[in-house]
Amino acid sequence: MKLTYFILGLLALVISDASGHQAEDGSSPRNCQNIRENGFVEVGHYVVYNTVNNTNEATMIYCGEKDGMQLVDKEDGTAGRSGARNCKELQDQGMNQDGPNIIYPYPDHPETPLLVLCDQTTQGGGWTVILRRDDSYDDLTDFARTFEEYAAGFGYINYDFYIGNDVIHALTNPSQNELWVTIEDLLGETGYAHYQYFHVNAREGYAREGYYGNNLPPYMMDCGLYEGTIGDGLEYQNGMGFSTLDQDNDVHDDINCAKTDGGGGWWYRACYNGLLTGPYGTDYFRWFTEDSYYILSKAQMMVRPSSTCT
Ligand SMILES: [Ca+2]
Repeated sequence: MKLTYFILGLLALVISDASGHQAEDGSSPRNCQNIRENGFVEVGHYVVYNTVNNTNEATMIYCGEKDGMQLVDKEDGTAGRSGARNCKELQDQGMNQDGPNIIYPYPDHPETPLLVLCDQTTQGGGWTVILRRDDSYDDLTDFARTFEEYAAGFGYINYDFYIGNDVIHALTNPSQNELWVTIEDLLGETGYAHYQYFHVNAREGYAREGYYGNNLPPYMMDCGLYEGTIGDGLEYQNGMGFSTLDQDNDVHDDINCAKTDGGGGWWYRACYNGLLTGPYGTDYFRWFTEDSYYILSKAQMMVRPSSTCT
């Protein structure tokens, strides 16, 4: 099984803003030497690929002084890193093609890099992909996982993955964000759901003034202002905390929906309409509304800061 966890704990002293850039001849860097040959010399984290001219096998490496890189201090003391918190900020810095890149999503740890997948073409781009499922891959990721695994993220950036609830919270808080969901069902039908508002709460609940009280469920999800072609498959789960095999935060008194319905972590109520983390090849992997019912082969969720309300 491909099981490359996102490198959440990887800290760098200083980080470059040159990640994800290719050489002028289009070749993809495979190591720090290639990065240097491509003209980037700063110490920091970079995206590299397993094979030349193949952007399907991206990973993140650290190139330090022993690799011939240089420490370059910026005037503001941030030592060179792009500081992009999401794919929208990378786009603003010039990234205009879909693909992997490095962001710094954690407000409390702005030096911590994360390898993510960016969509810079759909609806103007600027999207950070938070979930991807695709049953056409050879070596599929198991989405029946623990609460801690869903918190940290799992899977392989080039294939199917879940970016992690701590990251989703960091990406969607505090600025207003939108969510773009795409699906493909077993018959090949495709469509999208667009939510102009999407937010995932922190692991530890906090009160929004005068509304919820102090005990919000972990990673509570809010979404709204739907438009799309496949119906609002998230509405029923709106306002729910995140449940997994080993942590029941749904509102079903008798069962843990995550445990009974395939093992995927999700914002279950009692239990769900849309479920994008269910096992491949089962009707637990589905998008369902009053007017539509899709059993899925592919799904993707991605977020970006809202341009309409900041
Ligand atoms: Ca329950």
